[in-house]
Amino acid sequence: MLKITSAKVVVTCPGRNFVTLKIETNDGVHGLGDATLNGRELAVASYLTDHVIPCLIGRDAHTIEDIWQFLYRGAYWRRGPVTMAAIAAVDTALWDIKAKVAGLPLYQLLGGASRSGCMVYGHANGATIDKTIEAALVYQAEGYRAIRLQSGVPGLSSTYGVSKDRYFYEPADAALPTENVWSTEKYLRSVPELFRAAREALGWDVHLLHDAHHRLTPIEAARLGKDLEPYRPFWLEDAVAADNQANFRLIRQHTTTPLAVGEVFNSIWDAKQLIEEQLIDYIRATVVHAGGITHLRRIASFADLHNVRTGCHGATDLSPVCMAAALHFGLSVPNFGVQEYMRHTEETDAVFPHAYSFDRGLMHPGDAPGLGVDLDEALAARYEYKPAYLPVNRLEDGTMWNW
Ligand code: EZ4
Ligand code: CO
Repeated sequence: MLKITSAKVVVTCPGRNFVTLKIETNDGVHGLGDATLNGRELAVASYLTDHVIPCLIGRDAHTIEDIWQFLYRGAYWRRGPVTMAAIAAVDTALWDIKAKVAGLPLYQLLGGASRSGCMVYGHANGATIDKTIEAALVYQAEGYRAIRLQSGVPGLSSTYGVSKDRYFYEPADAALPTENVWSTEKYLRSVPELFRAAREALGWDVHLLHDAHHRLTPIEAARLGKDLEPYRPFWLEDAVAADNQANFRLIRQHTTTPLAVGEVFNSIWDAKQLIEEQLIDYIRATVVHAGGITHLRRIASFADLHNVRTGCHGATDLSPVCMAAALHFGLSVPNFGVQEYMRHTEETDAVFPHAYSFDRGLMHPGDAPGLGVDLDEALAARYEYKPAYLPVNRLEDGTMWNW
């Protein structure tokens, strides 16, 4: 038996906070799992340290499915972002161990490669349309085949999703939440302009994406979808919050713009109606926030039955451990769509040396056994946890707004 002998949680802040689970076995093989939940990091760290790790010691590291079911069913309190991030970390670390023991890169255990690489999309941001197009042209020159466009909105002083730095973007920007002022009217006028300018400058051979960050009502989202149709966007993301999955019925009735949602989903139940009724085209659930590789494969299989493809969340709060897991997953599943890719800072990359690489718009997880990511614990220890929260949105009259 490959026994789990110890496990620990490493919290580090090489530019931003990351929570990583490291599981060790009696063979000396260890595995890593990302457990980062942006703005709520220490809740997952405690869930793991205080409630999960004691249950893992002595178990057979090979029994991945059984341990997943044990943690999910056994907790009695099912689902939720904290629980599911903790389960995801255990699951990812166990897949890392199994693949290392097999001497194979993880994707080989998931059925092997279904494609030569995973198409990724980069983030082009700017305070103005011109600045955003300028950034997008840089991505296009670097070989990106898909680019997300987010631009400042005239009349609004700051906009979530628009970075102040060209390459690195971190929305969790203060120890207590900052506040953005939001106006749907102003926003709805500006996005079609951005896309018109983008098609003019970038042409039609590049996929263009946009994220509405849950700031619209269903009928506003329907309007935006229609207005963007002439520019053939690859997707409109998080048009509305999906707490009520039926929201998407209304959007769907009005537009052929492809829809993506799910970066905040933590289980298949968050997406059941969306997928079953074919209300979306891409499911954004990701390894760390949706129960690990084991559960994300279940979501992808269900989605595949309903013509929904994957489009995993991949912002900088998803650590290189999650990024690697997402690439092994994306390389193997039949219904891969696209993978989000926001570059990590040099400090983060140094703490998590990794085998994955980018080439002409595609990413590959590499062929190192396991996930192909390690954790430099000595370096990690030099970066202390720093509280950082995501901002909130208010309408111009002060009303709290959702996203
Ligand atoms: O808001 O990662 O598509 N990507 C995004 C991100 C998310 C953050 C939340 O932690 O919407 O910017
Ligand atoms: Co998003």
